[in-house]
Order: sequence, then C-alpha cells, then structure tokens
Amino acid sequence: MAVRKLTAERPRPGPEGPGVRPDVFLKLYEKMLRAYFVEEQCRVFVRAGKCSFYASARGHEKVQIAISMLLQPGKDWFFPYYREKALMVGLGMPLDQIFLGMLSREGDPNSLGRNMSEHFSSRELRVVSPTACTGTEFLIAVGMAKAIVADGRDEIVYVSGGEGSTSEGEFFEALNKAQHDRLPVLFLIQNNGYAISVPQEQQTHSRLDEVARGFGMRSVRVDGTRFTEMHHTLRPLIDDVRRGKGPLFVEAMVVRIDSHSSSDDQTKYRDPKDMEEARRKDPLAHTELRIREMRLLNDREIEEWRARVRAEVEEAARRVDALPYPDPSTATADIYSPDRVVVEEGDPAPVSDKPITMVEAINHGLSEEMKRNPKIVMWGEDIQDPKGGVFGVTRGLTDAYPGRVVNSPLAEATIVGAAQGMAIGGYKPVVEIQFGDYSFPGFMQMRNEIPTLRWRSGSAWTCPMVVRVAVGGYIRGGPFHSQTPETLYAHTPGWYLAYPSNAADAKGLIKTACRMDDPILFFEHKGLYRQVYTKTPEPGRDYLIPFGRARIVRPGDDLTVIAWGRTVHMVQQALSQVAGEAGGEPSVEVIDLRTIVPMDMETVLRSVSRTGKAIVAHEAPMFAGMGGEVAARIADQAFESLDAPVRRVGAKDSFVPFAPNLEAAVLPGVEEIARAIKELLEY
Ligand SMILES: Cc1ncc(C[n+]2csc(CCOP(=O)(O)OP(=O)(O)O)c2C)c(N)n1
Ligand SMILES: [Mg+2]
Repeated sequence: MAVRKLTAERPRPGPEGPGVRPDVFLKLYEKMLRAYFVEEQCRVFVRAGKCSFYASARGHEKVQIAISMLLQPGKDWFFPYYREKALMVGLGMPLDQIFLGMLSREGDPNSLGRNMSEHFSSRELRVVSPTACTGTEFLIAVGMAKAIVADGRDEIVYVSGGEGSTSEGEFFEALNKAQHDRLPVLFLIQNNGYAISVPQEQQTHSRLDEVARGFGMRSVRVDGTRFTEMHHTLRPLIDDVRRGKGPLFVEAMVVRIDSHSSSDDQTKYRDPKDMEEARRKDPLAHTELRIREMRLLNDREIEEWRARVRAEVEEAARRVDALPYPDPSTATADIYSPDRVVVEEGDPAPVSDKPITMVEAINHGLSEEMKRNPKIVMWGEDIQDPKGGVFGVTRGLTDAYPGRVVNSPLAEATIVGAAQGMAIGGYKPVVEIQFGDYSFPGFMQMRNEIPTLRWRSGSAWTCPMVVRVAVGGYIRGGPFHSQTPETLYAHTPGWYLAYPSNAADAKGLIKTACRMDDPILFFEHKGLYRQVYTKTPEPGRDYLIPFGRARIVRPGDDLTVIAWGRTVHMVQQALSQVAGEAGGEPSVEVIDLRTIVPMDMETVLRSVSRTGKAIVAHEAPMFAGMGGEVAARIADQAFESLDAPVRRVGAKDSFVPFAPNLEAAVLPGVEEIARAIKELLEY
C-alpha cells in the first residue's frame, strides 16, 4: 500500500521523554506505528470500496495509546466511541479483529457484521460494544461503575467522546451521577476542535474541564499530543480513581489530521492554515523525532521498525480481505435470549382468600424476587421509603432491603442508561419511570442502546433489566400524565413488553420479568393500581406467567374481543351493558393479551377462526396503534374464517385533555366498545 509521508519537522519546543523510561517510550512508539499503518490500510480499503465507514484517529493516537498504558487492559472497562482504533491497538486487540470489524467479514467478533465499522467490542478486553450515537455511552459507563462499587472491586471504567458530544444532555447527567455516587469513572474527552464541520466555539463558550469542575469533579486539561505530560499528570490521578476517590475528568486537546470520516471532506470547510497547524502537531511525527533525539533508535532502526510493523498490518489485512461477508441467515439472530426462562404458567394457588390490589401484587412480587436474587437493585424518582414511589408500589422495600432501593436523580436517561450499565456489570436493575409520558428523555437509551446490545454484539454483551412504567389515562391526569406509549416501544425489537390488567397477572408477570434474560418493559396502568375490580386473591411465590401467553377472560362463540390493560375491564362492562339491553348474555370471547411482546397470536387466531369476528380495543390512539397490528395479522392469517370486518376501538388521534368531559371525548368509552360489539354481533 502507498502510505502518506509523515511531516517530520519539530512541531513545538519543549521536552518529550524526560522522566519516562526508554522502554515505555519505545512501546508507545511501536503501538503508534501499528495504529498508523492500520489507518493507512483502512484508507486503501475505503478507496477500493470495501469499507463504507472510516473515522481516522490520526491526531488522537497518542492520548488513546497513553490511556491504554495507564489503565489495566483486561481488568478495567472501556466504553469507547467511534474514533478509537488507536485505543484498540493500545489495548492489544488483534489486528485481524480490527480488520474483521472494519470490513464486516464473516466471524467478525466485534458484532458479526451487524454494527458499523469503527465500533469495536471485545469481552476479553472488556471493551463494551458502542453505538454510533454521540454521548449515549457516558451513562452506561456510570452504571457499570455502580456494579464495580457494589462488588467492591478496584476496577476503573473508561468512557470517551469527542468535544462535540459533550453538548448532549446525557453527558451532563453522567457527570452529575458519577460525581454524586463517587464512581470510579475516567471521562476522557478528546477535543479535536471540530464536530464534523462545526468548530467548538459554535457549540459552547464554556471550557469543558471547568464544566466538570463545576460538578465538583477532579478535572484536568492536558495536551493529548504529548505523552510525557499525560503520563506524569494522569498517573497519580488515575491511581486515586482506583483507590475510590471518585471520578476523574480529562479533557485532552488533540488535533484532527484527517477529515471527520470517509464521507467527509474537510478541505470544504477548514482553513488550510488550520489543517497545516494540525499536521505540524502530528503526534507520530513528533514521537519519531524525539526517539531520534533521545537516540533510542537511529534512522536505520526506525526504517526497520516501520517496515516490520507495516508488513504485519498488511498481512492481517490480506488475511481478512480474503474472507466472505457473514451468512445473511444470521442477520436477525441474537435479538433475544434463546432461553425462555419460564415456559409453563405456574399454579396460582392463593396464599390467602383476601384479595389484593395490583399495587400490592407488584410490591409483593418485587419483594419476593429481591429476596431470591441479591443482584436485583432498584432506583427511580421518589421510590425510596418512606414515600415508596408516587403510587406507593415500592413502599417498604427500601427498609426491607437496605441499600438496594434508592431515589434516582430526576433524569430518565440516567435511570435507564445507568440500569443498562449495571446490567452489563452483572446486576439486575428493576427501575421505575414515574410516568410513561416522561419516559422520553430515556428514549435514546431505550431505542438505540438497550435493545440493540445483545444483537449488535452477537450476544457477547447483554443487559437483562426491567423498566417499570406507570401508564394510562382516565385519572384526570391531562395530556402529560395519561399516555399509553406501548406502540412506540413495541416497534423496537429487543424489548419484551408486559401490560397486566389485574393483580394475579401483575404478580406472575413481574416475577417472570425479574428472571428473564432480556430487557423488559413492564407497563402498569395507574388507573388500575387500586381498583376493586382488578383485585384477586394473591398467588403464591411460585406463580410465574410466561411471556407471550394470553388469558381467556371469558369464553364465547360469536365474537372475539382482544384487549389489554384497562380496556379488558371496559370490554366486560360493555358486555354487561349489551346483555342488559338484549336481555341475555351474548356469546363473546374476551382475550387479555397480557404481554404485547411477544404477542400470543396463536390464542387470538384460534379464537377468531371459531368466532369469525374480531374487535381490538385499546386505550392508545388508533392511528398506527397496536390494534392495527392485531387486525392485520388476523386479516392475513384468519381471512378465510372471517364473517365480518375486523374492528378497532381506540383513542382519538389526539392528546388526552384535562377537563373530564374532554378526556371522555378522546379516550375510548364503554359505550363505544358496546356499540362495536353490537354492530359486529349483528353483522
Ligand atoms: C445523537 C447523534 N447526533 C448526531 C450524530 C451525527 N454525528 C456523528 S459524529 C458527529 C460529530 C461528533 O463530534 P465530536 O463529538 O467532537 O467527535 P469527533 O468526531 O470530533 O471525534 C455527529 C454530529 C450522531 N452520531 N449521534
Ligand atoms: Mg471533535
């Protein structure tokens, strides 16, 4: 391959090397050379159309390799971003693995070809698979650090990003949480002055090291192109992180020598003088100069080192380039765990005759599971005793399980992002989102990070966790305390979604959720929490309900009504109304799905193929709602059995208004369901 010339003039005055052992300096040089030839090889692959995303780390390599030498590979944890090839080289990732990731070839251990190139992952090196989202990694690292502290280990969590990514809100949330809990996190911001084409002064007028200091964090700014300075400054600070003194923030000033990525051309927006200045600070050129000046290697030896490392890189590249792409049949594997955990529904043998509410059912289920599994931890807004949550679901658990049920900051991305990190670290977070309407600050984590982890790492990394979400209207909660966002979440593979309608189901499902190997969303309807009609005798501690198993609420022959959550009860009220008017019970089968994902279509289709008619009733707005999914599947798979169109009843395509009569005008009512039932029975 043709490699570009290094600019070898002395970039800046000042010593590089004193106080650093020659063997350390040579090790740094060798790793930098390896990273350099990997970058050059990647450019060749880009030009040949073999690699469609390439983000050069040229200019960042010294700080990345320095960090790999200051931390303990294999022991410490790494949450990198997409510009960290040199870090991977520094940590000792095999060259074949780097090229397998860059070329997405068969056997790619980073992601089996599913994640983008530049997104490296390795269980052995404790490099956790990143996504392409800027700034999402910070909170996950915080969660991992929580696991380390809970286990009492002396490991450090490294997390990095560019200066642009620090404009994301999650960055600030992560600083706050890490400092609040005094977690062993090393935040490294690699400040190359640009976020694609946007110079830093267009992002912020604040200095990042000062922002971190404002959170009370120990914080330094270093020249990321000079090893000696980093080595001397960071070593003692990193030791302190390991000794439990809390997080450390490092802003490393680096240069971006190449364009942002292979899709970018920096000559279109960067001043030539600015690019020349970056090249003059080239960390590799600078290191070679010092190696010569310090007489660690002479010119001939430098040539030999270069030739040796280059040959090694080119050989690995050739080996990998000879491999095929992954088998297309593997594209959708690893979205869920193959282990169903709970397959058969347990015996609900009640512990007493006294009926309990859904709140009590969930509370007791959680308590039993916490007793059984010491790795279950909980946090959320207000969930700690004495309040025990705004709906009292977790009341008593803080006292029963000291240290395991705590209040979180008022920050939903922190709640779910840190849960993911702690789940990766071997814990089982069961966290609460106070209102489904406020789950959206966490949506980036819940859409792009949590559900993709198992898939994008080929099951190397997983994050079994439960997010309990209070949802639903009819409580006079207005537009921002009444939403039922199951459609938004069900549209994201990787999650299971439960939505119980009564106490026994709630207990059986929450207990199963606590034992499953995947991320679970557990929707709890606020309007059902304490309703008399959701009360049931309490099932015992062995009662587990498998996900994907609907419940036949009542059998019937002439019509099937499919519902979940609160509408299950509304359908029953509607049937009583119809019976009253008709002077006799209609033969209608009511199915409570209980879990939206997986959806038990088998039970639905079996019923519809008998009744020939179906209504889907749900609380969320009709347009693009779950009713459309159920109806489409019935139309597709039971068309021959149908004697009538499949009807849907749902909310108007509106927000939920506050005034009681307006709320009733938007949310579906018993009347509306009764009307649909009558119409279809008569059809
Ligand atoms: C949430 C999100 N928004 C936008 C993007 C598109 N994007 C990718 S990299 C980038 C700039 C990041 O700059 P910086 O954080 O400084 O890192 P650098 O690339 O300079 O190392 C942008 C806007 C993204 N990946 N994620
Ligand atoms: Mg940048």
